Amino acid sequence: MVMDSWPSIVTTFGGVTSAANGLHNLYCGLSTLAAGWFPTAKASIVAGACVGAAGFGSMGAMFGVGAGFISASAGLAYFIHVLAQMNTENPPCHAPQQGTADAQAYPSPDWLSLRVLNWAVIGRVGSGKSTFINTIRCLKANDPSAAAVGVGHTTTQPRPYNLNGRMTEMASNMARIWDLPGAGTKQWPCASYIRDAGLRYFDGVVFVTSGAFSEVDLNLIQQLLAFKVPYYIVRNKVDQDVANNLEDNGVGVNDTLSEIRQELLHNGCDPLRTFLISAKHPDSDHYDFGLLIRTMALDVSSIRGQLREFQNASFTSTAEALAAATTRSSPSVSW
Ligand SMILES: Nc1nc2c(ncn2[C@@H]2O[C@H](COP(=O)(O)OP(=O)(O)O)[C@@H](O)[C@H]2O)c(=O)[nH]1
Ligand SMILES: [Mg+2]
Repeated sequence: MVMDSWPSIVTTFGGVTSAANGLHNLYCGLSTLAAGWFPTAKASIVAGACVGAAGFGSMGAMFGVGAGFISASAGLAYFIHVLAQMNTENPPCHAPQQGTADAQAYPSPDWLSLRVLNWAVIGRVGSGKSTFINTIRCLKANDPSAAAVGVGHTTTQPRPYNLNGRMTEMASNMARIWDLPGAGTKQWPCASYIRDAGLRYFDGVVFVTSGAFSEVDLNLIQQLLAFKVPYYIVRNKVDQDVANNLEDNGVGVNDTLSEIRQELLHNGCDPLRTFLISAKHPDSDHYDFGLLIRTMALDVSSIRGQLREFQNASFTSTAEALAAATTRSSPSVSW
């Protein structure tokens, strides 16, 4: 099933009747939509469904224009909507062109299909990569099809995950989210990691961290930037920092988040590419999970280039309105 228009996806979500347990249920059947995780999205999704034929006008409601934040489920619904519109005839525009010396130096890995949209999730063991992937797939760690979480589950080979349940269909089975082995092992040395992991062929690279950055991390990010591969610095587990800083120093959530942002900025991270999240609590309106997903969607639409709606003036103005309505503007880097 191809979802052609925003109203149709909004209506699909809005048709959901009872409230239960957040994004998890958005995926698992769409028969229940949760109050717990995403109250803003729930209200705006229902409002959007009522708008119906008003088309992209309903997107403002969806994103809670003026609220200064994008809820996780709104971000995810937008992500799915964009994916359903994508045409993957061409590889990402930043990927090396076939037959060139560049492509010889950086070959496309044989395990990667460019006929779908691929996001790499990288970072150190324990940073929360598997939890992040589960959350995008709306799964809890104890779900049978979830990525294994916790000690002793080190990824040694690239492993793809599809979206889950009904969402796969809604996104025309276009998304692959890859759990990649971290850089710096014997099998995956730092020096050739970008080449070995095929990172130049991905639609985006999500760099998950839960602590300070090393020189190696920053070097990797600089290379991605040089190769124009959209990257996302995802500082995970901020829920822990917030709780600890409150308990230890009596510092409130906003001040703790500002401190983390400052620290990342000080380490050379572009604030427009930096997202503070808790993969365990994507619904929190203090964190950037929804913004991250929405940015991934906007980037992919630009790098694969042929999204009909992105050539449409009303879409562009809505996208601009959205950017203006959120706390931060769209990334300054043009992919
Ligand atoms: N408090 C908190 N714990 C998290 C978060 N994300 C992951 N964890 C925990 O961190 C540990 C490692 O997570 P995992 O996803 O397996 O990390 P990976 O090795 O990078 O795949 C697990 O115990 C998770 O429950 C988060 O956002 N907040
Ligand atoms: Mg893992």
